Amino acid sequence: MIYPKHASNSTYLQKNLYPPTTLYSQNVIIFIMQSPRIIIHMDMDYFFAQCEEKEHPEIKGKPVVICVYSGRSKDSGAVSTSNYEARKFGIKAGIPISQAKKLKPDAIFLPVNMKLYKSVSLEVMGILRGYCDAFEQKSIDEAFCDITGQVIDFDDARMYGIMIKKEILEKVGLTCSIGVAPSKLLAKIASDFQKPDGLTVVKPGDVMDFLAPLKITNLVGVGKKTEQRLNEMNVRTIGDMSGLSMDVLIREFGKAKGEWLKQASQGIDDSPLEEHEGTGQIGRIATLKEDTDDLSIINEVINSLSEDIHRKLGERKVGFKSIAFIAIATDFKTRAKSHTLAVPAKDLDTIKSNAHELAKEFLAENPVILRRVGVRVANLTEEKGQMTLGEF
Ligand code: DGT
Ligand code: CA
Ligand code: CA
Repeated sequence: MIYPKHASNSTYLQKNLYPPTTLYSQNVIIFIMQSPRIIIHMDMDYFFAQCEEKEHPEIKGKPVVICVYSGRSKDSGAVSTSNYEARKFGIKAGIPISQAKKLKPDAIFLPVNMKLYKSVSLEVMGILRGYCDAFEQKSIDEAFCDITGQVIDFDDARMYGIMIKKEILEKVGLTCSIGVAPSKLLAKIASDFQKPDGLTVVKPGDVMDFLAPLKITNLVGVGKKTEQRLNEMNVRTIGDMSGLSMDVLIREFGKAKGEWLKQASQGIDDSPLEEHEGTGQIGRIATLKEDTDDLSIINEVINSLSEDIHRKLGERKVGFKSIAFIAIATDFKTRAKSHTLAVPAKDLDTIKSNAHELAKEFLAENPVILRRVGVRVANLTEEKGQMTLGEF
């Protein structure tokens, strides 16, 4: 694996070009080759239910059903998700709670606890973000990650995927499934290919072998109506569809969709990652070994988070003007206390000392027991030509 990270690939991605591998030697840039992008898609396994299992270890191994109660009557409402034990009994997202209770009356039925899932999501996404050149969160439990600049090839990318899964398991205690492929379209299908706790790598040369036997509904964008029409045309698998000509597909579905279907059936997808947030801030969150309000334990975790942030600032060549201490208490409420510096900084000591001070002030003002803590720097500034506190 290549450390530290190289320059961002976002300009290439915006232009839908593959980022070339480059060598910098004084003022000369040598383009070596056009390499395929390497994209990861990560999807947490049975996310809400797994968060509950982690929270209440005694329910692990039993069927667990997460419910959205409508409040109209005792059991009215729908199942939001369920763990794999409950799925064996036919209990899945979307079915009425009353039906789930008939299928497995002694399953564990729990109401949605969104605060918990959001705080876990924050922690998982923070870890994943640290591994990639570009990052796009798609939902509370899934994200794309461009790792082209981080690895040498797809074999290396597999090791990288294992590392990410390991860190999420060790730090958050949850499993996820990861797909590695040359595009978002394929990475998403790959992450779903071996669930739960899966890791599927689709190398550029294996794309058609991987796609051909899959049902057309595996392509995000092929909904019920499109599926029905394609079935009428005797098309069931992606391989079947790739055998149709572009003309036939355009005649049936119109120009834009027809062209997309043809390309998707061949695994062609140049869509770039879209970073929604996070460019203006860098944050890290970790779970404490035990719930505590002991500053010395909290400060130790702050130190390791500060080191991660410091490394990231160096890679991105930016400084920061504001810093926050993030506290997630045993009630799962996320609170933050922040401070703005007089002069931008980038050095480790400033991060640590400010975060320690903020944590101390926070605990003096909030008598709560913490279970996760974080550090976040924001108001990022370009380093160029700027004196920082650390350089004085
Ligand atoms: P998986 O990925 O198949 O192992 O299982 P999940 O539960 O992670 O399913 P996923 O990735 O589709 O959804 C992530 C979370 O979003 C899930 O734990 C619950 C929630 N969710 C999914 N579908 C629905 C839905 O139709 N309604 C509501 N309220 N929540 C949903
Ligand atoms: Ca999921
Ligand atoms: Ca998902």
